[in-house]
Amino acid sequence: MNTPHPDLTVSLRGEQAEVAVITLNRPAKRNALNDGLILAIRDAFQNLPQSVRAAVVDGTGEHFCAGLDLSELSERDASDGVFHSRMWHAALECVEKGNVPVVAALHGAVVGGGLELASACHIRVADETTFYALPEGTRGIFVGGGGAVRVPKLIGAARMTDMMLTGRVYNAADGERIGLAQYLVPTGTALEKAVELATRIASNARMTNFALMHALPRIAEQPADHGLFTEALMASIAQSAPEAKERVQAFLQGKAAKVKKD
Ligand code: 1HE
Repeated sequence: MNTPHPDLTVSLRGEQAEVAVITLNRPAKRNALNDGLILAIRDAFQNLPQSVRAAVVDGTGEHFCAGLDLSELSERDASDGVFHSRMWHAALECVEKGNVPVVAALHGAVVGGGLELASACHIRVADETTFYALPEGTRGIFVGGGGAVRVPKLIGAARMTDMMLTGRVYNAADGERIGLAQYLVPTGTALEKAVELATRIASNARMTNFALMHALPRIAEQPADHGLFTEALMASIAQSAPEAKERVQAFLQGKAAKVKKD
């Protein structure tokens, strides 16, 4: 399956085409995100085939993504800048709050807008070549693709402030330690691991995945009393689905996997 944009490919994997792999395909420019590519990401997530239950985002070449295409920046005045940032917000909202959980497969540079894209995904798998930075600070600009909201949720405002004030670069191991990625894997294996995770995620009950994508982040932002109330409603909706009842019955009848130590 292909999107109309030459720098983005969408391929379907799995027995039921349940995993979509969305690949940034602009290696000569280190997968820098120009307006066309950001809009293509939005379109790809808005138009995933019905069969898709989980997605992976990765990048061709030596780097995941070099962030905003800086060659487009010089053309913009202040009001253009606001609309441009809002366009990124809308596109990355389609990644974070779309229909399916998204796993980012990271390698090489995950910088600037590349880190903002990765932060909009639900799980990040990084190989040992991965490095993270927010060079906006040293380029005289600010994050504009949702990084100010999403990155502090992963690593805290203090670490993000340090990255932007000092140009600090985190390597793969330190990135995993501070929470930029949930998985650290050997060089060259991030995509394979991400597809493995996405395949597992795709087999979950749809309502569970929905709750994790749409209820959990909202609950985290609610006062505790509201959060507990929302949790109760979400839990009851999830457990009332026939699929949930079948899965619980399967366990009780010894037909479903036990929880095992890794
Ligand atoms: C680019 C971009 C780009 C590379 N926009 N063209 N992001 C940055 O500040 C990161 C800028 N990029 C880099 O620091 C490096 O390119 C990398 C560490 C990512 C990769 O290094 P390397 O040695 O593999 O590649 P390179 O030789 O630096 O770049 C290869 C080509 O890609 C070169 O073009 P060429 O025509 O001379 O071959 C580069 O100019 C081009 N290139 N990165 C445009 N980012 C919503 S707001 C978000 C705000 C931001 O993201 S700001 C941070 C931008």
